[in-house]
Amino acid sequence: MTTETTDTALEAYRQQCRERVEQTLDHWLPAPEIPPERLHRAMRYATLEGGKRVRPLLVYASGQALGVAPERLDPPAAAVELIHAYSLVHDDLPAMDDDELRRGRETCHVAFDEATAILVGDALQTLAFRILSADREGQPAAATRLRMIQTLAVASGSRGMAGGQAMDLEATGRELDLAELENMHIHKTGALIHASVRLGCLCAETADPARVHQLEHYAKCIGLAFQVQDDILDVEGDTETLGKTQGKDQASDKVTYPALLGLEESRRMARRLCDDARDSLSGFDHAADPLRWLAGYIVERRH
Ligand code: GRG
Repeated sequence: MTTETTDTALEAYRQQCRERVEQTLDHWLPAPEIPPERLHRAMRYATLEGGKRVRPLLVYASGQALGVAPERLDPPAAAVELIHAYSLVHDDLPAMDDDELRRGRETCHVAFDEATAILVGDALQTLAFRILSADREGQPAAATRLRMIQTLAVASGSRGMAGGQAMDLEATGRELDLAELENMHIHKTGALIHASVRLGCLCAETADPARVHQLEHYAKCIGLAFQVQDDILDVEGDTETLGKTQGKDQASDKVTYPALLGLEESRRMARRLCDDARDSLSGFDHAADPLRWLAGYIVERRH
């Protein structure tokens, strides 16, 4: 398969997944004219426009690798994106990263106000669990949905993403070694990426545990690769392409992979993690191709 074909196929797959998750989000997010209108408008503003939808894509691609139908993957894909959107809204608040640009436009608290942005995060988070708990035809059994709720709750809570954010705040202005930096990112960014793959696997219900184990390893590698590339882009990207403020890490005195390892070694690390992720899929057939493409996309992306 040529690179061009691979890129075209990935683009078509990404587009399909994007449409599926955006339709699901649009369905579940309350309409802007339903009171309280301002909160509902802000929830839709923070969720529906822009975003690469990497986490939903991982849910769909992991599920597909195990033969799960896309309809079954819509609820977890939407749920994980809602948790991600909430985390970005709260991360941009003045009390945290204090940023004014996200996904190429004003952050939620700038477009609306701080109190609304806090409520947006709260409401997006609870909506994620409401979607996972919904009893709909064709969806996994109640016991599986309970495991999915638990998976997402652990990944986004104090032992996962929120804990990683706390570690990040504590680390600002302090020296971190490579192991500490990795531990922070495994929680802050990796946990939700890992959960996306797990949710896809859970939808398979009767999946072979050995296969799930291989996908777990894949998730671990790309979770870290995603963060290494994010740090690289903060150094060599530009604000317009990134859709968020470039150089923010350096300006706020954050420890990053390029700061600890240098740019070249950081690029090598991202590439190694991508290769390792792809190697863990060696026992899978073409159904796992989107996961293979995604590993490459994560370390080659420019935004
Ligand atoms: C506030 C509880 C709480 C957690 C915040 C994820 C996070 C934790 C903060 C975001 C800060 C940040 C820039 C982290 C680096 C990696 C990352 C999550 C980037 C943003 O994700 P993308 O690139 O964003 O997938 P899009 O906009 O494409 O969805």
